[in-house]
Amino acid sequence: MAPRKTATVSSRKTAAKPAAKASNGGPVADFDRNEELKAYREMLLIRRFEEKAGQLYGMGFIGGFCHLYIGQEAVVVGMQMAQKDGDQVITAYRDHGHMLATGMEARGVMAELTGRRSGYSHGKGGSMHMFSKEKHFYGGHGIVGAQVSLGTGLAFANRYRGNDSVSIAYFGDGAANQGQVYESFNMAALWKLPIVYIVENNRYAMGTSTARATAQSNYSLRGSGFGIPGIQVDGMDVRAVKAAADEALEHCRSGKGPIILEMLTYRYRGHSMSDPAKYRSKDEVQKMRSEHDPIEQVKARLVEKGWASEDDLKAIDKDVRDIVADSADFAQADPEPDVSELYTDILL
Ligand SMILES: Cc1ncc(C[n+]2csc(CCOP(=O)(O)OP(=O)(O)O)c2C)c(N)n1
Ligand SMILES: [Mg+2]
Repeated sequence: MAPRKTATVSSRKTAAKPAAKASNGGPVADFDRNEELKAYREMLLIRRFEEKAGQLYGMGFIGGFCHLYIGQEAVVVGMQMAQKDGDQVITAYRDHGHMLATGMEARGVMAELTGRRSGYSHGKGGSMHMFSKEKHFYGGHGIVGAQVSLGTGLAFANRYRGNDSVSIAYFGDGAANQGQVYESFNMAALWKLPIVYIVENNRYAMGTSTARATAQSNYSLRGSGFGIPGIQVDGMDVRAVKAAADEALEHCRSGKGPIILEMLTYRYRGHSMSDPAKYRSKDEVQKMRSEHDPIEQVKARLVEKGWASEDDLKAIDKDVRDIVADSADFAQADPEPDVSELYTDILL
């Protein structure tokens, strides 16, 4: 991972520093056994779900766009572990992991991917357009960067209503170069809106590396012109994400306004389902998988500390696989929406 750079946060806590550090030198949360097991299970659910979605796509059960989250699981799981009920989540099109992390049902997500009636958007939204008011998940957006402004609107609503919810807006390194991101930063800083801006820096925007596309590749500094603090986080280590999330959410809830978390992460699969992958070497991908995999890191700690045996971990994997297999069976058996539904629930 890239070295942790000094960001503009002035109020970093120094008390109760755990001994362990993330690979970029940042702090990590001191997880107990239950937290490690929870993180393991949640990340595995996303990984297995995405593997199954990839398979179903290959078999022709899923059509249209489909962007897998494999490799980036620690980001949403670490964030979710720090959130309170009521905090809103909004993201772009690489969104299945975010939905599962908020507690949305695997069946409903898979049914939406396959365009079926019981999907979260009744089979009419697909991979990039799912929502759950109950779980405070606001999409699923295909316009790169648009969710940043919408997420800022959610934060404005929290402020207006006087509740203590925080909006969490995820976007990519590519989206971070969009103009509306900075219009949003300006308003969020001006009105001290409770929003955590999360740049999921997975090093590529489609086939373009950050090195080729961006003048300031330390995305945690992107808010400095507006006085928005930022932290660079090892986004492959779920404990580092949780530590940063705790700090960021506290920052927002205490009325200090927006904050940026740059998650240093990596996607293992292609940008979408058709990606010739000529822009990076197989070695680069393999190195990240073997040295920084978020799930393997937790697994190794659980085994090393004697908190789970290989059999315990296999049992978790089986449970997770069962949930995913059930969602796939359900999604394939569920009927497509009726033709009479063609014009319902849409804006004409
Ligand atoms: C406004 C707009 N411009 C271009 C596109 C085409 N497009 C889709 S994804 C993408 C790359 C975005 O990369 P990044 O923000 O890094 O997210 P990642 O795919 O890495 O998660 C582009 C250019 C789009 N969907 N919307
Ligand atoms: Mg990217």
